[in-house]
Amino acid sequence: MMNFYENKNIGIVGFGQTGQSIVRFLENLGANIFLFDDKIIDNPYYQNSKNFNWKKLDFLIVSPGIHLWWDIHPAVQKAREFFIPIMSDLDIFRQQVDGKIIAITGTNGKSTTTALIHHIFQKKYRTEIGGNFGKPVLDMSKNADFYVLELSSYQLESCNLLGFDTTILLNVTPDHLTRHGGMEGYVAAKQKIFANPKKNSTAIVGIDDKFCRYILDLVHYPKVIKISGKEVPENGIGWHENRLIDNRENKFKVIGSNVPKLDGNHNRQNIAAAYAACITNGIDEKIFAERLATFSGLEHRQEFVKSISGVQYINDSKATNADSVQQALMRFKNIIWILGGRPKEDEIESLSPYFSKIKFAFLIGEAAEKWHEFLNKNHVKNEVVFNLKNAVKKSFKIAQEKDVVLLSPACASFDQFKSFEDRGNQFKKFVEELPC
Ligand code: UMA
Ligand code: ADP
Repeated sequence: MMNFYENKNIGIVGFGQTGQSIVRFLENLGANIFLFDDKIIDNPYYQNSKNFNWKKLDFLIVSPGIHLWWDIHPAVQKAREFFIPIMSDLDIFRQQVDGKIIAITGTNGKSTTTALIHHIFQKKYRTEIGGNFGKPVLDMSKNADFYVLELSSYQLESCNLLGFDTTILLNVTPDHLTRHGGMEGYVAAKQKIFANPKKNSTAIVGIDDKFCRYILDLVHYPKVIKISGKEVPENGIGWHENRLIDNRENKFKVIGSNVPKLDGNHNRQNIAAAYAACITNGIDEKIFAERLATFSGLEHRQEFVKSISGVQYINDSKATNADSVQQALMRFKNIIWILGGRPKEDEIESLSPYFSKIKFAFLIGEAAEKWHEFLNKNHVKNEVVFNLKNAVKKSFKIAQEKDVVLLSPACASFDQFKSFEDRGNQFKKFVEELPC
């Protein structure tokens, strides 16, 4: 393979997980690296952007957190001023590998679907998983048959080399609105995943929300498969009476039932997408069913932690937007709800139809005071407790048999925790410390 990057002057913006993997990769190829970050970084490639001669760069590679279109990062502005091409790690990755790519996006369910597809494909093919979930793409082995990639709207925004073998869009609901300047920008970033189809590309598109249906009309792929978690689409794949139905060519073929680990309508959407990816890539129904049954679900997504005196404790720390919380509120009854954290731009008004299922709410983090008023107005009994430990202890005190104590925060975690994983792990620890 040609070494395109040898002796090229390459700027890298952001030295997080992605930036570190890009540096490692380009170092091996003999590129001249210039590293930028808003924090001062202890690294020999680090540059002070103020005194930097931007003209000398051949390329600028940006990390996903770098804003390209709203509140534009100064390094991006400089690159544009000097006509320097801006790229992403995904672009470099695509130049390096020959294996097939299954790219997955959506507001919710990306990680679950990506992990499920990876779990199934591993049975038959050399399969790597990465992207927004797990490893950055450049850290994956380069000799796989299939790459299963979770792609965020941030990553799609900065990627130029689009056109994947199998492309999945699960759903689109409001999220990351500040980054994308509103819903229009967010939808545009998601829609971008369908750019430049190849001759044999397949598009797998959810039809359960209006934004996806809008995008579906714009997808012109050789093969398009509609999927749903709620109904059986005409000429697509969906669900009828708890059964997965393959209705391509309107044949209404029953494939199988849901599995307990992936309960809930939201997971039906994820399973339908995974099945569609399997049958278009040479994986038969038998392997699909066998591997679905052995997939244990992901931590922090409606994860059952423990039952104490008939009260279930559920860790849904990854539910950081209204739509993902809605899935949990739909699924459970008699809920003692722990919510709050750093609020995102989307609000929780859309959850009000489920408020009758909530026995009590405990509010934590930065959102607490604001949502306290909102819940009061909506006649949901609640208390501001500020931190998670208190919320768990107080939930335990009031919970009765058949209640569900649900951490489903509808907020980012960064006000009080390192990450959603840290928040979920602390929740589990506090639950384990409760007297049995
Ligand atoms: N930085 C700046 N200026 C900025 C923004 C960031 O200098 O304006 C610097 C930070 O100081 C830091 C580095 O950039 O040193 C961090 O880079 P980054 O924010 O791009 O994050 P990475 O560590 O590279 O992780 C990214 C994804 N993060 C984001 O998209 C924000 C990770 O997704 C992903 O797993 C990882 O790449 C590997 O591909 C996380 C995420 O929160 C899980 N994603 C969002 C989500 O899932 O909702 C999109
Ligand atoms: P993502 O990677 O897109 O954030 P995850 O699989 O990590 O998705 O799930 C995040 C949250 O969304 C969890 O609370 C989970 O229960 C919920 N969820 C999972 N799949 C879906 C779906 N298809 N639709 C709506 N919510 C979902």
